[in-house]
Amino acid sequence: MPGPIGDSSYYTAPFNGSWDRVWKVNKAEIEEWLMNPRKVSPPQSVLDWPAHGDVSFGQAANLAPFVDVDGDGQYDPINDFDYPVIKGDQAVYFIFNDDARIFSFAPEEKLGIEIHGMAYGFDCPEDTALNHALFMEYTLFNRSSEDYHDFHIGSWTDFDLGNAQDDYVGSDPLRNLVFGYNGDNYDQDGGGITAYRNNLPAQGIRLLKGLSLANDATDNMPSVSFGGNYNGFGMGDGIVDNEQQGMHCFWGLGFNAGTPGDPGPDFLQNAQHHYNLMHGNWMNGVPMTYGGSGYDPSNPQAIECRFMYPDSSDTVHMGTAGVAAPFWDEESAEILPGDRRGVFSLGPINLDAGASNSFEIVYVFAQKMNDRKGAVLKMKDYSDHLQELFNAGTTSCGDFNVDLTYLATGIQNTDGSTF
Ligand SMILES: [Ca+2]
Ligand SMILES: [Ca+2]
Ligand SMILES: [Ca+2]
Ligand SMILES: [Ca+2]
Repeated sequence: MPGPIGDSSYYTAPFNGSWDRVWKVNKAEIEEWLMNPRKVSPPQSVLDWPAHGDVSFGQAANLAPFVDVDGDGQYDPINDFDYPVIKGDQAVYFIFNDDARIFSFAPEEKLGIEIHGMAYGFDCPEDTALNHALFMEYTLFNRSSEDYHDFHIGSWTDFDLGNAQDDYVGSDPLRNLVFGYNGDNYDQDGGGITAYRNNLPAQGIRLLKGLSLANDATDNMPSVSFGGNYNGFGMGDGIVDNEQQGMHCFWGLGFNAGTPGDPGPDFLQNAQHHYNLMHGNWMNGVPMTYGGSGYDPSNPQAIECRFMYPDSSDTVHMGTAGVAAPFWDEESAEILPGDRRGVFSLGPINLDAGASNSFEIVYVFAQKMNDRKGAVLKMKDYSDHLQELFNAGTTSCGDFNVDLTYLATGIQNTDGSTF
């Protein structure tokens, strides 16, 4: 449900409705206002920014981040010229939680997690990869009184590239990248839509920043064992406790494919089903295995794996805990193209009561004429470029973190003093 966690008596339809929205903020609008704040009114998006919860409703005092120009702890754009902390040229903020909703399948399974999301992008025609990229930052808050261990979070993606009936999915574990692409070399119109036709698409989702590992006064080393985070960030770099996890697993499947562990059209009926998928198992708890459709419980020789359809990208066999495994994609497995869903997951981490953690992904897109696999390679290159920009914190069209302190520090009070 939308909104922050609070006292359940406030989880009413009108209350939830007031949070059933997003907050869209443009960097240029903030700049225009802060350059002349005595004459220009704050943009409505800045006035509306959900900086604070209502503590009398049991909500957290601080929600969406802001620059507190006068340092008084209160978001006041009109008098203090406080302004939202955003990224990129345009950011869209939203808040949702798993507490306000009673899950019909498992009412006891609420975790009390509040999630703050920021989608953002850059207006940058000179950089094709960046101009078409959508960045997503998610911050998780454990508002419950429970300490959680082996916590996973996953993202469900229904790729539907143009014509949704002829797609494939794949993964590149070392890049922290999962993707959809066309399963044949022509994306024909259908279902009332104009498809990509010869200009074949590849849609990727790359983890740019993983969940932070708990501090242990150790520069944790990468390892290809399950849970070893060979694809993590900051592993073995000489810096203590900057480590973040890489992607944990990728599960991809055709809708209604008929595999016994396949969620099918009535997918994911209880909390255990969700957890199984995010842990690297099928819905029924059978471990994902390497090759074929990834489901082979009758074969005792089957190699347990975490990432489906990595083709030959997993050069260190991280997805099979170091066990050498051959090329594997949907085509080599002789699976017909079709409608595809995918889940990538993060974790496991400990998420203690009151703690938070965050991760960041980018949706990256590329096309190539008459060459569906070429589109995948191009998309992978784009994703490398975006990771480099993200790591550097800057692009040819501005920084990731919008820093307007040079404007705000020049703001004067009516008595002539500056904040
Ligand atoms: Ca303030
Ligand atoms: Ca397609
Ligand atoms: Ca480190
Ligand atoms: Ca560490």
